[in-house]
Amino acid sequence: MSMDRRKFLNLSSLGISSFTITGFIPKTVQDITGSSNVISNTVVNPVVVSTWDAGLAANLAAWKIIGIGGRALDAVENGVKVTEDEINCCVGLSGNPDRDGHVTLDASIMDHEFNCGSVAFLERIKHPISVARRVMEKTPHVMLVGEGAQQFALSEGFTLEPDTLSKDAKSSYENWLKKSEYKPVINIERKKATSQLDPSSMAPHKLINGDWNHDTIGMIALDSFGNLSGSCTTSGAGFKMRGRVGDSPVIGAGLYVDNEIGAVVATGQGEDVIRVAGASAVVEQMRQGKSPAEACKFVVERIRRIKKEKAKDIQVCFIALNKKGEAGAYALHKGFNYAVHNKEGNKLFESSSLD
Ligand code: SD4
Repeated sequence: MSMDRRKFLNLSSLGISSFTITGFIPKTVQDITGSSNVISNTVVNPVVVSTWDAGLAANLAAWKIIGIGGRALDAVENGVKVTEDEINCCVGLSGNPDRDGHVTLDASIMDHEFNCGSVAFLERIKHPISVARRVMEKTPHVMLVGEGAQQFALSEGFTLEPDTLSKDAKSSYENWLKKSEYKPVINIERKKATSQLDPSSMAPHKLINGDWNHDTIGMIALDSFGNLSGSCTTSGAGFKMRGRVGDSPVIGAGLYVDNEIGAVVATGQGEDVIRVAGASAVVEQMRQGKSPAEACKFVVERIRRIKKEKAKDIQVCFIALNKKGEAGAYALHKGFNYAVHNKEGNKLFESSSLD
């Protein structure tokens, strides 16, 4: 760990934010995560944004932290853990397996000081996002993969879960084996038309395959100190080749945070997000003065240009949050939802798209 980062961690554990707004002197409390946090007069209105309908439930957990003055980093970790715990097709250990029948997980996290950590091709660990955070905070590296990532998780006290499939994943896999054809489905995440859903109807037990199905959960947040953080976690593309890694754990592709500008997370076909360094490209567009939605649109259009005809068969979506707390999103195709929680409440929005 570098001296600077050690210094920052020590300061954080004392509850002293490295980012303070002139004249603002924070005091410390224990927040619900048990870690020391800063709470005081709100100087910036906090906001949390996440992907898909599942983002509503995840936002509620994140809001319990940033809504009372906690740090965006804690919020984005704890928010997406809700989705990792749910039974769903595409996040956490209940997700669809690779073509050899094993669930492999990708996750990344990034804070307001360019600290970042990720894991890829991680098996049998329940909360990859928390392992990614440990990579960020406890190792000199940014990314650990496969067996090494699992060994690290175990050394950090994470439990090795059984190598089994959830009931839904097992039946999807058996179905898939009949044809053994790799063919990602656009918007598998959203089987029902939804808009402005009541968050109380989004209880985790309702998030099941064929109902409130969804994909990768990505979350970006701005806390009351004006600091941004982001997280992203997924079981990736169902029935992928063994060893395949998507964009979600690739910093700059699936996730990027520049605290001077904004935070961005991606969902959709990871290969096409990686080839344009998607999240980083959106941040650069915001740096040029575009709004979050315009910046997302610019990069989605670039992907459509690159993919030509093939663009009709893939989905890619970005969500972005700028330093002022303005959120926006853009998708290649219709059907992408995102959830925004601010002091006015937790709401689901349908993203604009190129079609
Ligand atoms: C991946 N981007 O592994 C993830 C999957 C996803 O909607 O978000 N699909 O490529």
